[in-house]
This record gives sequence, C-alpha cells and structure tokens, in this order.
Amino acid sequence: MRTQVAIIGAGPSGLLLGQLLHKAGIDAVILERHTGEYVLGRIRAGVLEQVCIDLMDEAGVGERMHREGLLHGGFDMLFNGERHRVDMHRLTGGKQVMVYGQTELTRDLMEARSAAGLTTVYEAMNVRIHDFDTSRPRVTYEKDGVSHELHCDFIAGCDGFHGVCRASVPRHAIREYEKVYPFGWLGLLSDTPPVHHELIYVNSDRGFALCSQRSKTRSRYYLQVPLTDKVDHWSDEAFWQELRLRLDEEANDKLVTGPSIEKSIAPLRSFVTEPLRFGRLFLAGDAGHIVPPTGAKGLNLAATDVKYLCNGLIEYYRDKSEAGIDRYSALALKRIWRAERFSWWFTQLMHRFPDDGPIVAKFQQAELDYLMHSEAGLRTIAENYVGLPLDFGQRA
Ligand code: RFL
Ligand code: PHB
Repeated sequence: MRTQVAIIGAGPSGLLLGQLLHKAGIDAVILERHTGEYVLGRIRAGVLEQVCIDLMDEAGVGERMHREGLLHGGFDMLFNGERHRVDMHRLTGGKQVMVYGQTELTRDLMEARSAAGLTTVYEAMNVRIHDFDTSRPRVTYEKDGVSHELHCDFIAGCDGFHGVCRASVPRHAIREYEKVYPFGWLGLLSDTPPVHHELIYVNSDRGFALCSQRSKTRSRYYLQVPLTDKVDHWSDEAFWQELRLRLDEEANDKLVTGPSIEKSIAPLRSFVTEPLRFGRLFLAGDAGHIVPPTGAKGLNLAATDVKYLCNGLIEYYRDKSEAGIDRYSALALKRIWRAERFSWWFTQLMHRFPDDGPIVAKFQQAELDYLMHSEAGLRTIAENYVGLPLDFGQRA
C-alpha cells in the first residue's frame, strides 16, 4: 500500500490531521493499535479552546459540537472557603471556551472519516516505522496475523505518550524534559446534573478538587489523590464524601450524587520532547508532550500542533516548498512551552504537595487572594485559560 502521509494513532491528533489533510486533497492512512470502541471509551478532556473549535469547523466536523457543546465565559476558584469567579469573557475581550468531551470530538472525526471512505486500520499490531531519515519512509504492521507494508512520503507520529514513534528516534537525536508530580487525579463520571453551571477549581486543605461537566445532565469530578491509591479502593460513596469535604456550603447544598459510569486515576506529568521533527517523521500531540490536566491544555495543544503540521504539509505539496515543514518543530514548541508553563504553574498553585508544610498552603492562599483581587492577575489567568492565539508572539 502507498499513501502520502502515514498517520500512526487514531486519537484526536491523528483523526484531526487526517481530516484536515483530506480537505486539502492530501492522502493519508491511519494505523491504530486498538479498536474504535476502545479509543472512544477513554474518558479524557472536556474543555475546548476557541482555536480547537475553529479547527473542528475547518475540518468540516463542527456541526454537532456547536449544537451540543456548552459555551463557558468564566469559571470559579474556591480557596480558603471562598468562591471567586474568573470572568474570562470580560477579561479577554469576549473569548470563551466550550465544554465538549474528547469522546464526542473523537466520535465526530471518526464518523466523518468513515463517511468519506478514508482508510483507518484498527487493531494494527506491531507497528514499526522505518527509513524516516530518507525520502522513502515505510511503516510495517500486522493485521489479523498478516504482515503489511505502507510506503509514504511522511510519517505523522500521533500515537500518544506510550507510542512507537518517539521511541523509534535514536536517543542522541532527541532531548526529553520531564517532571512527574507526586499525586494523581481520581476522576468520576456520573449521569447527574453538574453542581454549578461553570467549572469550579478547588484548593482545599485536603487537596485539589475539580467540578467539571460534559452536559447539563452529565458531571465529571476529580480529586487529588496519593499515587499509591488504587481506584478499586475508592467506592462511589467514599468519592462523594471526600468531594463534599473539599467543597463549600453552597456547592454541597446543590451537589447531586449518583452511581459512577466511569472512575479512573490519572498520573500527572509535564513532559516535552525537542525537536518534534526527525527527517520525515513528525511528532504531534501527546506523542511529543504531556501537560498536567489542571489547565485543560492537552487536547488543545494536540489540535494546534496538527494545524501547524498540516499547514507545512500543504505548503510542501501545493508550493513544492519545504519551508513550512522546516518551521514546524520550532513553531509548535513555542506554543507548547507556553502551555506547559501555565499548566505547571496552575498545578503547583492548586495542589497540596506531600513535602510542603503549612507555610506553602499559606503562600498559595496569599497568591490566589492577590490574583483574584488584581485585574492584571485575573487577566493573566483568563488569557492563558482561553488559549493564546495561534500567532501569539509572532505579531509585530
Ligand atoms: P491519544 O489520545 O493518546 O491518542 C493516541 C492514539 O495512538 C494509539 N497508539 C498506537 N497506534 C498504533 N500503534 C502504536 N504503537 C500505538 N501506540 C499508541 C493509541 O491507542 C491512541 O488511540 O493522543 P493524542 O491524539 O495526541 O491526543 C491527546 C489528548 O488525548 C490529551 O492531550 C488530552 O486528553 C489531555 N487532557 C485534556 N486536554 C485538554 O485540552 N482539556 C482537558 O480538559 C483535558 N483533560 C486530559 C484531561 C487528559 C486526562 N488524562 C486521563 C490523561 C483530563 C484527563 C484526566
Ligand atoms: C474535564 O472535564 O475532564 C476537565 C476539565 C478541566 C480540566 C481538566 C479536565 O482542567
């Protein structure tokens, strides 16, 4: 088989890239290790920035998102028993974010891909990438026990943090930066109405909590937990009890509890790979970087990587110019480091770290108190949360 771009991974990065390339008349094949149902079963991101919303529109798959997504113009911060609202809409000159689950976004992209008759090979096993330091890269894989070879011009590594693409790069050619946090997030999804119409980020003496949502009838809550905790040891009852202890009276009065439909623990990590291009191989999304979820940036960064990469590939095929693909790594990394910085800062501001004493909790409360009463402080949070424009830092 032959294609122009071989995309490894059918998560949001791979599917969005496939769709944008298709719109530009560029042929791509996607190879995915798991089944489509498995990919859709992973409960992950919930908040889309405007640039991500725009990219879904550009890919021609925004219709259901606009119908079902919930636009949010602000969120609450709860600390020291008090609630403060960050009015993103006012602070950023009218910008908003959209609550629309990664599962739904992935489903829309998958359906558009199959409606257009484009090739995605699910359950592609033992995917290996070859010769990406030449002009004739190849990908080999097995499907139903049969070996296949895919010839291509480029390989897009959209295969997430544990994928094969980054792992195939010679160690001397790559630099990795990493910080692992000493706690995880225990997430619970339930068919109960959200406790509040916007998100609530909570810094409490018992640790961080987040009240999020997927729709007006589906809630997503998170609790900071020690890394040693196991999800099986958390009954739904224990989860709700602990959440109540981290919320204020107003939220506790409104909280509706119910059985979980999903419960899992995610570790928190900051991670960046430099560069993101190795000859004819490009890394995009979680394959190249990870952020802790506190700033809701992971999926959004994946989408903007894909946009930069797609622009470069279009320039290559349409204008016969390599300038765009040559720029990809540096351009994407600039945006990535800004989001990494924000996510790390917001994480250390909102969580209890095991080695920090009571003085650090006081520092956090003083910083939060300052930020919530300073126009500049509020704006810096709002501006980063809604997402910096694609060309931020490049304008005169
Ligand atoms: P994915 O989603 O991991 O998809 C990679 C795909 O590649 C496949 N794969 C392979 N296929 C073939 N061969 C191999 N050898 C392969 N190895 C792997 C995998 O099966 C998979 O299908 O990466 P992608 O596409 O780059 O997307 C990234 C996002 O999923 C991620 O950044 C976000 O979910 C992060 N995230 C959030 N991001 C936001 O923007 N806003 C949020 O509110 C938000 N909340 C979150 C999050 C992530 C979380 N977890 C669990 C990590 C909340 C949580 C709890
Ligand atoms: C989510 O709804 O899953 C979510 C929302 C905001 C975050 C992280 C996760 O910062």
